[in-house]
Parts: sequence; C-alpha cells; structure tokens
Amino acid sequence: IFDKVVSGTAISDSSDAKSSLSPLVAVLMGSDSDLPTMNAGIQILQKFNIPHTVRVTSAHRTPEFMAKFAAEAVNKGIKVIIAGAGGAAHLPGMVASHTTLPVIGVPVKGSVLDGVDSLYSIVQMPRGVPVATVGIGNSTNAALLAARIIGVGDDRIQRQVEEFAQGNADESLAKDAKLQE
Ligand code: RP5
Repeated sequence: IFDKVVSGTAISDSSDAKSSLSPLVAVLMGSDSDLPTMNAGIQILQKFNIPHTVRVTSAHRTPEFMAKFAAEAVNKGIKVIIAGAGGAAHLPGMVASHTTLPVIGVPVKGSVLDGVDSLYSIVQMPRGVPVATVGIGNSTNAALLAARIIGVGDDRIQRQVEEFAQGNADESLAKDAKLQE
C-alpha cells in the first residue's frame, strides 16, 4: 500500500483542477512498524472517502526522500500531511520544515518510554514551524483533524465530519440511556 492513492473515488466540486484521484492527504510514517498505530487514522480517511496516499519515509534513514516528498507535496495537490513516528520522532517537524502545508504529528509508542519520548520530540517545535500534535497513538484524531481542515473548503467532507460527530453523540446518549434502564 505504500506507493499509491489508497482511496480514490471522486472528490467533491471544491477540489482543485488536478486529477480527481490526486491524494488530498499524505499519511507518512517513519517505519512500517508504525502502521498498526496509523491504521486507525487511515480507516477514517477511507470511511470519509478522502483520497490519500500512505508512505514510509524516515527523517533519519531516508532524509533526502522525505525532504523531496515534503517539498513537492503542495504541487501534487496534497492539502494536509499526517506524519507518525516513534522514538526520536523528528519526521513531523522535518516535514513541516520542508512544506507550508499543515502537518499533523502522531507520536507513536515504542518499546520503551511509553511514547512520551515521541510526544516530546513532536510537540516541542520551535516558534515559526508549527506541527499540530495529537495524543500518543491517536491517529484517529489526526485523520479527523485533517478532515476538518479540508472540510473548511469542501462541503462533502464537512458533512462527513458533522455526521461523525453526530454518531459520537448518539453513541454516548445510547450509553447513558442504557445506564438508566
Ligand atoms: C522511528 O523509529 C519510526 O517511526 C519507528 O516508530 C521507530 C522504529 O522503527 P523500526 O526500527 O521499527 O523500523 O523512526
């Protein structure tokens, strides 16, 4: 799955003139070992039918490839980049330094330090180079935030976001109702 548009059905009218199969979101990760963490977010993008591409690119192992991908992303029609990494998690920050697109960082929990190392690595960006950081392992929120960002200019996706929120509310109300039985 690492070199193609994963979800490619038609995107809405407000998309730009590029191919309707162009990914709007790039989901990057430092290693395929991050995939189990990133999968929840990928599933949200699939559910919302948001064209996206999923790539392994590492700030440390493939720095040139990472920089090239980030620098070219805006011209490829990508609107938001989600970047997940563990340990010395420099990927989101380095990607943000090579693009002006919004970057959402997902701290991935590794085998030691419970992901706090990744969280601190991602969240403590210097002033001027923003990375929106979600909770440790929370790729779901990264994808939902990406959908909200794209939804600002895309009615179909904004509706999906609203429906998702309504689903959350219904679920919560149903739990409360069950407690009252
Ligand atoms: C990070 O190193 C990756 O994002 C991953 O979370 C971690 C370990 O990578 P592997 O050794 O499993 O490839 O760069």
